[in-house]
Amino acid sequence: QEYTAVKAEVLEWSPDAKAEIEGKVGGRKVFFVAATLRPETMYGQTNCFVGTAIKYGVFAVNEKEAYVCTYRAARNMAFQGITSTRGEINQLLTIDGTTLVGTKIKAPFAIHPEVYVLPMDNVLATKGTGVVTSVPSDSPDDFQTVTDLKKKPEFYKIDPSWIALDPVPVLSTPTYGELTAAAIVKQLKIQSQKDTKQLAEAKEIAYKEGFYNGTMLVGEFKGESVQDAKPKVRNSMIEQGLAFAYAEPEGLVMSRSA
Ligand code: ZZB
Repeated sequence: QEYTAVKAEVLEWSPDAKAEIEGKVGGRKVFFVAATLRPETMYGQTNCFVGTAIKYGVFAVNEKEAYVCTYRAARNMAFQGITSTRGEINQLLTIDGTTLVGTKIKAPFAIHPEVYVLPMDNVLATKGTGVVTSVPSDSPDDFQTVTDLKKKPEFYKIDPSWIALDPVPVLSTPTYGELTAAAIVKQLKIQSQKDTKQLAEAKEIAYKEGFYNGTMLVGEFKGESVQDAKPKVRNSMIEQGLAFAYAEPEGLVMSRSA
């Protein structure tokens, strides 16, 4: 499975994360790294998700940069020429997902680039980097989680201002319009992020509809089909140093729908 790993620079740590990180990153810029299969939707990022039961690390990539992701992802990266010394993992610290919540980051290519790190129940520690960038316009999981968080911010221990952005139309599809995820969630009568079976079905529908029938509404490749724009947006992000290719060995990839 070949993902695009998108780098979102930390603008302001949550107070708890700040206290834990102080003095440990050696002046490096720190990025949350999210693995995505849909680089063309990055214009519509409105937040980022971490799992509250997941342990993350901050890993030095070189002298200038460090990445927030799972240990498992850092190890994969170390064998893909992403870190300065092949096979070597330089972990600067360990940090809980809950501690990261409330951190402000800069989401590359996003129309509203300043977004917050928020909690999601269904983040798998065994897939991607354990960091998920959220695109509620086109990802049913993201749309439903954002809806849950907006309904009960106290329960999720978040500040409502962290979830203030509405979904941003990124592409249109003939069947579902400009906000594909919301339309499918409604059609399948999904009520919460706990409806994982229906959400897996919604994701399949959204993937197919977006890929085969989607047209870009924003960005450098506005007006082009999603199929054409997808690799172009990816290459553009990579050329600008905002993303890199990240692969997971076949067979070890676990899907939320599996
Ligand atoms: C942004 C995005 C925009 C995504 C979209 C999807 C969609 P898959 O198909 O099961 O491999 N993801 C990445 N890592 C994790 C994780 N550790 N736990 C839970 N979810 C994760 O799923 C790959 C997608 O699942 C990734 O692509 C990421 O969300 C999320 F409009 O990134 B995506 C219809 C889907 N639309």
